[in-house]
Amino acid sequence: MPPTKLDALIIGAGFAGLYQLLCLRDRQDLNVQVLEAGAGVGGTWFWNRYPGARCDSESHSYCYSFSPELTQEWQWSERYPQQPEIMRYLNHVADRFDLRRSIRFDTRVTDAHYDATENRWQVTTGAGDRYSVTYLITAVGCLSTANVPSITGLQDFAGNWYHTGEWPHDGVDFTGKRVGIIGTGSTGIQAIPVIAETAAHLTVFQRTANYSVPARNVPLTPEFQQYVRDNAALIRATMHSTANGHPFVVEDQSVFDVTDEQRTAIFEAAWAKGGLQFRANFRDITTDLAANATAANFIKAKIRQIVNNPATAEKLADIDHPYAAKRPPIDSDYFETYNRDTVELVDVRAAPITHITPSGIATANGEYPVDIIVFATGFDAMTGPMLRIDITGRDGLKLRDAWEAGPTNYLGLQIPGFPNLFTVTGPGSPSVLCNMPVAIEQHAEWIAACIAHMRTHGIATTEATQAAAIEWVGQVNDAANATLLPHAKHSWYLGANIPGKPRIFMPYAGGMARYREICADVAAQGYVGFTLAGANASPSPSATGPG
Ligand code: NA7
Repeated sequence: MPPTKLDALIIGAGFAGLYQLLCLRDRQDLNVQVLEAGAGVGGTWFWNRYPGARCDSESHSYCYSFSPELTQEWQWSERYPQQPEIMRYLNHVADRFDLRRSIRFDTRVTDAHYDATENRWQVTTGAGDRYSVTYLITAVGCLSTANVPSITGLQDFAGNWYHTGEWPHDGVDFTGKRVGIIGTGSTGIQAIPVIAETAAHLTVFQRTANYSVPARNVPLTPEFQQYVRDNAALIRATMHSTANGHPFVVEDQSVFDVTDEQRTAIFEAAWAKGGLQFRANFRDITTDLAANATAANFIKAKIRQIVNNPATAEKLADIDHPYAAKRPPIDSDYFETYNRDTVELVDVRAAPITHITPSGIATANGEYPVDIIVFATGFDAMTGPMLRIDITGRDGLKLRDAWEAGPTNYLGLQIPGFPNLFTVTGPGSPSVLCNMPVAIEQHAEWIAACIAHMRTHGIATTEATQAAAIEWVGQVNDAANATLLPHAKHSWYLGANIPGKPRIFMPYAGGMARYREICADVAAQGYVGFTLAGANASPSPSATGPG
């Protein structure tokens, strides 16, 4: 059978793939197909069904904003959306915009290679189906490749084990079970209080202690829901103007502009209010170590106040990195959960996990018997989802070779040597440092505009130049180094959670608003930094790099 010919193929039907489809199919009338490994839409949210799974962005901001009608008709029920509500939303979007007819589910892309003679991407699926496409767009998410650490003995464990990012769709019953959970990142911090409600005993294996601020989740009042409808344009404008794409603005004051008493009062109010905006009360919390220490010490004092057992409190408060240098979690009763008699904290930094036995988890200090193991151990973030597809560009260049020393690309959008391949929220873009739907909409629209430009001007290929990519990687490093983010040595932003992964700070930390301007300028200057080639392509200024 000859391959199916398409204008564009999109990999993934999460937030990114759905909107990219709409941009290309409905606004440009292209022949587009989405291939999705899952049995339904949702991407990351399709797989992350673990107990307590909830978004840390506030619901009225964790959604698309491109359609005023959609914003008006959809009503969120809680301050932070739970996974099932996000799934309902994305299914609603898929139906409302008639997207399903262009999506093939249960279809994993295994292989994509660029055929220079045809100037097309040849794509193969796990079932052996083939596609030949002009534009290939990865919308594979940043956190979709589960990381199950290689621990000796796991295969002989007699109980069941699960990774939070590949959670069974019919759930897991913890009633009466002894459960071990490894990992205290955002996911572990959400799951631990919920699992503790039914488990007979819960042992938490903590390698790196973590900050967390109360989420203060509540049902949304009719007044707030009306406020969101009445102020949709203003909320959107605010999200587009802020560094993190959230609807809150960072206060333009230093931690040291106020007295100790005033600062404590501000932190107390922020703690009472809850949420990610805890860090937004002062402009220097994320950039200045001394300023950061005031927030860090406040949270550590809260941990010691909340947790009754002083030894447990000390382990939880013994945090080795500045606040928000790793992704700052928010929680519902996380630290309070350690006051349950049935919950135990094990410090596996002090006494590492050595192996798994048929009946438990063994550390240097002895064995902890468990019936179920939950791996809340994160993801091979950002590059993992791309690298698990066998992608080959121009002249046989494999993506895994091009990225051997870390991801090199231009604006997180395109990789030199891989013409007409576009990467939604690729490494090098703000992505995970931003409220994701905001970053996704900007990328999908930029990619769609680039493709429209190509078609209008008869341009056959768009490809990032090596010079532009190298220069951009430098800018990504500079942006990170202007913050405290690199101070967290064990962060997945750096790839440090995956043994052998190159340690490169991956997301662009210069802020979403600035990044949006950079991308717009690049396009306005005729896609400077990209080589545009083809019959009618005007000479590209890109050959000289981004300038
Ligand atoms: P994270 O943030 O990567 O957290 C993973 C946790 O698992 C973290 O505490 C890790 O400790 C721990 N971990 C990983 N491997 C091991 C091994 N081998 N032994 C012990 N502990 C281990 O993933 P999440 O799923 O919580 O969150 C990912 C993102 O999803 C989050 O940031 C939000 O953006 C949404 P470590 O810190 O590496 O020492």
